Amino acid sequence: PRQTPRVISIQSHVVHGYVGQKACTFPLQLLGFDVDAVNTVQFSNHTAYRHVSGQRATAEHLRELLCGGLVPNQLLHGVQYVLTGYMRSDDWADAVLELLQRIREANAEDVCNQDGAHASKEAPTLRYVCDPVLGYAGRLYVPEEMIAVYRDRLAPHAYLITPNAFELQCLANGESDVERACDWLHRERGVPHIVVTSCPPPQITSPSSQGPPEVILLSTGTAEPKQWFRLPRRFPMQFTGSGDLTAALLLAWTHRTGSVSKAVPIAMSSVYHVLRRTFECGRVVQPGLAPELCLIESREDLCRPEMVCQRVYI
Ligand code: PXL
Repeated sequence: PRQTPRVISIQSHVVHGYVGQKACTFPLQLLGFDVDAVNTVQFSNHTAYRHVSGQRATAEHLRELLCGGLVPNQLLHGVQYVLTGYMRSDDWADAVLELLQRIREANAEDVCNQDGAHASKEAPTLRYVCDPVLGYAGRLYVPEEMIAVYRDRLAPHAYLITPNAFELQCLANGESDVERACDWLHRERGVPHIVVTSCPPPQITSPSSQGPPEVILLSTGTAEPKQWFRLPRRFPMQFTGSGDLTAALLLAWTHRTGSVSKAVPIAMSSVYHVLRRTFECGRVVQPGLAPELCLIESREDLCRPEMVCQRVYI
């Protein structure tokens, strides 16, 4: 039987550019996933542009997709991953929880329906990868209520969360120490894996003369040693969609390598090459706005990145 892993990706869709669904689908497909995309909005472009138009979907629309087609056609059977990104309202969080529940039921049903020979086979595990999109560097870009939604309702169901350092601090009730904030989420919310991007550099210096490096922390539980990684540099540009891409690549490489710690250096190397190419070759369409991610041009780097993400010991 076909072994292609399937992801349900709940993200925004933009006509032009590469954020949300458009930043995740192509990389996931290149890395061998079927992507079932649920669009939370359809906008002309991302919201940092001068003009934006489009429509928002409601959580009720997701329920219609579930009840009218996905559930009765048994299309949730065998789904192994759910990925969520940018969400602005808590009713979407409820709909995501309902979806997770429906998939678990569908997968459990498969086990019950097997004949005696396979009766002991376990249900496929469902892994929820949650990118808790809240903001960056001290600035929230969703309503403040979303902090509690991610912290109390979604994080407890996640296999992996991918906050940046600011989002992590929001989730951990203001705790600014990155390691302690992760431990709070492990202990109090049961999150097994946390990858934190854009960490304040703790004595980690750049190997190049091009400014500070990008520092990433992987935390896999209070009892496990924290793992620190660095990329050669941070680019002096605020890209849009890089967080969406990061979450998708971490999901893909965790599946392919069987471990989050093997996934981090590979996924982050790909992200680095995409950002470097965007910085060097991207097309600027509005002054002050970073170019759209050079995702298509980076297809080779998405499949087989040159490794530039190093583990560092501090
Ligand atoms: O990458 C985050 C994102 C997702 N979706 C939409 C956005 C943004 C960031 O601006 O505007 C519609």
